Amino acid sequence: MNLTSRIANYEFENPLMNASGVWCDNAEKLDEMVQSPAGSFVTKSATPDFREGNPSPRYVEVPLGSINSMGLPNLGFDFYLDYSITFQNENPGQINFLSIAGMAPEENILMLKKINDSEFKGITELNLSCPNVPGKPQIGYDFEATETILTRAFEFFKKPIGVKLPPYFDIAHFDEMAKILNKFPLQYVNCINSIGNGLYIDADKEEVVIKPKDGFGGIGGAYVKPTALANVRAFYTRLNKGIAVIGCGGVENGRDVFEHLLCGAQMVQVGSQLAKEGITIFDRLLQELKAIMEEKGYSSIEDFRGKLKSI
Ligand code: RRO
Repeated sequence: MNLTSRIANYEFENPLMNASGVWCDNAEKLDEMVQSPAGSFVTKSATPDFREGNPSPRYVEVPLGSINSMGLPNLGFDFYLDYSITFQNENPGQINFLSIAGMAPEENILMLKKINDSEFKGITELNLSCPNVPGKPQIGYDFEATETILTRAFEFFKKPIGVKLPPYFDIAHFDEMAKILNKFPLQYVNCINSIGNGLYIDADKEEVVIKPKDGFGGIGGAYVKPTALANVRAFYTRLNKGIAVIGCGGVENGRDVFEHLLCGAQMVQVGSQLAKEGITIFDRLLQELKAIMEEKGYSSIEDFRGKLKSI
């Protein structure tokens, strides 16, 4: 059974990864990702300097997924860049994704310049969709700001790069954002980040469940799968064929992975369920995906990837 998948010129043993933010904020967790059977991994979105993030409770598992308002807690950009370079030196031929999320355009430019000037050989992910920093709107919902930051980045950035998008909910927005993204030599887009600013409440206590922003936070897990699949499909069918799509949202089992691939994803990420179940989830998802492919008579992902049928 051939589970290989590609992004740009890179080939991965299988399409599974963590979602940025989950199981990737420190060396211990990243080491577990490296040792897991996942095809690759992405680091926690970094800012130039260490950030404590928002006050706790800031991540809560809820019946159909999760709500978070982490607020970009991270060890600082240099840690994730150094970790990635060391990983690549120790594992020749394997590459990872390095996520960055500056608090202002200048911070993104600064980190991109450092990546450009470094030995980093992997793929950079520019996160345009963190929903949880008070006072900082999601760039991906500002079409002009998205075009401006990409224009500035591609003036000098020469390495493979993709963007992490927020979910869109309107066909006009799919059209408009795809038109902008198609102007740039991006390697991929990642759909979707959490659905921003949901509100999960505890009716017994008559309280919100997370502390930051009066309980408003990003929703992940089963709640978001139809939105994630719609975004994967919408961008898969609108983007230039050179721009791959990474699917993220609502993956709990092999069938969910299969669905993302069928909608056109090249890689499929796991967030809420990885946080809940732990690193062994990748073994289970691979087994379940293989069983589905076997049952359907598929021997490689390319047999069905993107081939969702109309009725
Ligand atoms: O750290 C966070 O609060 C966070 C980020 Br950067 C993101 O991109 N998505 C999310 O749900 N939480």
